[in-house]
Amino acid sequence: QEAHAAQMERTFIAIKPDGVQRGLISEIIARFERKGFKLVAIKLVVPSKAFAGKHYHDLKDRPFFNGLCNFLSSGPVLAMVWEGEGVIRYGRKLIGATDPSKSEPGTIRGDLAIVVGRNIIHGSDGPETAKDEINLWFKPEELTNYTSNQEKWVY
Ligand code: 3AN
Repeated sequence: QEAHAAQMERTFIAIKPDGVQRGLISEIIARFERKGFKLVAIKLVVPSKAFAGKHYHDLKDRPFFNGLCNFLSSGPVLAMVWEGEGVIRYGRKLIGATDPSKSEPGTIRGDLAIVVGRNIIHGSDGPETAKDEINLWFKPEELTNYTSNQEKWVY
């Protein structure tokens, strides 16, 4: 590995309390893993309501903001960082449209959820939010740096 190889793109993905309670963790992780993306951080946490508010700060003027923060802080959330070429955009594609009634079959929300208030998963929507969300949910020392054996076959 080169000494100063540019870091690959990273995104923040979270399985929300509904996804955790419904036993969908392995199902969701499998979809990112088999695509070829690399898991670089993972932890199960119950966020406080204030923390949920920070995560969703962009939505603070929306009517559903309070309910959304209550929901996110209602139980364990599986917070993850995934790495790979194009992982931010493609992660959103794997997840599917925000409203599961409009998500395509084959996507996580299309296959596994029905209503927007219980859409089981979050994924960063761009490079800036990815950076902010990774920094909000993880300490630098929680982010691993390793070469997986897969990489030379994926790229
Ligand atoms: P996405 O999660 O696809 O990036 P955003 O950022 O527009 O979508 O919305 C964030 C979260 O807010 C959604 N995942 C969903 O849980 C919730 N949300 C969005 N729109 C609504 C709505 N109309 N009613 C209730 N919750 C909503």
